[in-house]
Amino acid sequence: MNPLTAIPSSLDIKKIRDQFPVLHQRVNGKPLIYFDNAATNQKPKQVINALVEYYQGYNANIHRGIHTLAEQATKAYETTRHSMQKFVNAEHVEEIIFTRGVTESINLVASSYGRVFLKENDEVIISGLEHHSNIVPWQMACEEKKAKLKIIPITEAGEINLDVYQNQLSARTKIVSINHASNSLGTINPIKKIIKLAHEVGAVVLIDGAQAAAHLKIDVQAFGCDFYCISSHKMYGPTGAGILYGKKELLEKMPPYMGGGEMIKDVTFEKTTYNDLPYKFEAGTPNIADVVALNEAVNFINELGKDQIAEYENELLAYATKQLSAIPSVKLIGTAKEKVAVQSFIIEGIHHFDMGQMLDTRGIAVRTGHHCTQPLMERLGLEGTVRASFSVYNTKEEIDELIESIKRIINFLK
Ligand code: C6P
Repeated sequence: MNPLTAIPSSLDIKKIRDQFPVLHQRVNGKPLIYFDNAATNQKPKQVINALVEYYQGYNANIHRGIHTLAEQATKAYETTRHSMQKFVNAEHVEEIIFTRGVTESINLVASSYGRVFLKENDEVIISGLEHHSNIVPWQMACEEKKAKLKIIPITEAGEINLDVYQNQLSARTKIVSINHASNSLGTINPIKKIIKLAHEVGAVVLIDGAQAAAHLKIDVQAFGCDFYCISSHKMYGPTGAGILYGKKELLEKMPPYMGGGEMIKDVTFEKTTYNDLPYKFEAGTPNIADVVALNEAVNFINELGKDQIAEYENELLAYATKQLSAIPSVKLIGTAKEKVAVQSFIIEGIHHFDMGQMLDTRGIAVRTGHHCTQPLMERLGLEGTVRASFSVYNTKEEIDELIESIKRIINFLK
């Protein structure tokens, strides 16, 4: 039994919290309670130290230099590529492309794959649960190619309607792009089924793994997806880094996304030949330090174990959901059966911004608003929600504090 949480768990939460310096501070005079983990989660010391060690010890540009520091930096950068290959269980290391995160990864595919393989009257399917980063790039590609964007509707609980999806699929469907887990509602989508159905009509599938990477096991070979996108900063790593996993045979057929730097083999004024994978998609000096430190985020997750993390976060979610639903004026938004540790809610008569601001005065960080999912909010008839999202370093005591604060704010504003 863990003394801090009173939750049966193989994880020592106090020891885990000790690894996160940012958690040990007061905000507005109160101990910080950080429940904005779906926006970005906090960084353990080993990630922060990796950044400092890189800049203090072996900062150099990679791949081009032959001096010692350049070789050290290159080795560290490529080590993360191998770690990320294992993290998502990709068959080949060159299937891991470093990007700035999920938004850039989706834009890369929409623009590069879309440019070549989308034709007039083709169809791209996304769901009603998507983040703007998995909507706008497809709108842009469809507009350019005169293709059609179709949306899978969702249920009141926030689940994808698979029957409608099945009917939407046809020989015209070229791309299906869906999140693994929803940032606003926490819904875990049945991606294996979605991928299988898309492949039956010959479409390729991109999975936006932004909200899955820190919580769910990722096995791109078992999923069968064609592309999978991850942001480092949502899995305890630094901001400004992430990956695109792509099946080798597809990446090989795709044109480069940006030109210059590492992506060339040979340049003359008449013609450029492009580099091999993965470098074909990594133009310019990449975000070396943050990619190097991402390796430590992978180590952190592996040391704790994804199953243990998920088990503990599920306990927190169940605890929070039960308590929130017991407050009469609170309405839970997003009640899918399978969820990551995200709970959105609204409070009768209180605007979500006001609730967020008042919670902040009590040191509690939540996100409020549309969470970059405006079409989803419109579908639910909402302007926005309050969203509490939990991580492995959160505790039941923190949830108690959230609940107590919400009750007091409701009473105060009545
Ligand atoms: N969601 C949230 O508070 P970037 O910014 O590129 O790392 O990730 C974009 C993105 C794409 N898809 C999903 C499902 C996401 O949740 C996000 C980021 C944050 O919910 C910031 S809006």
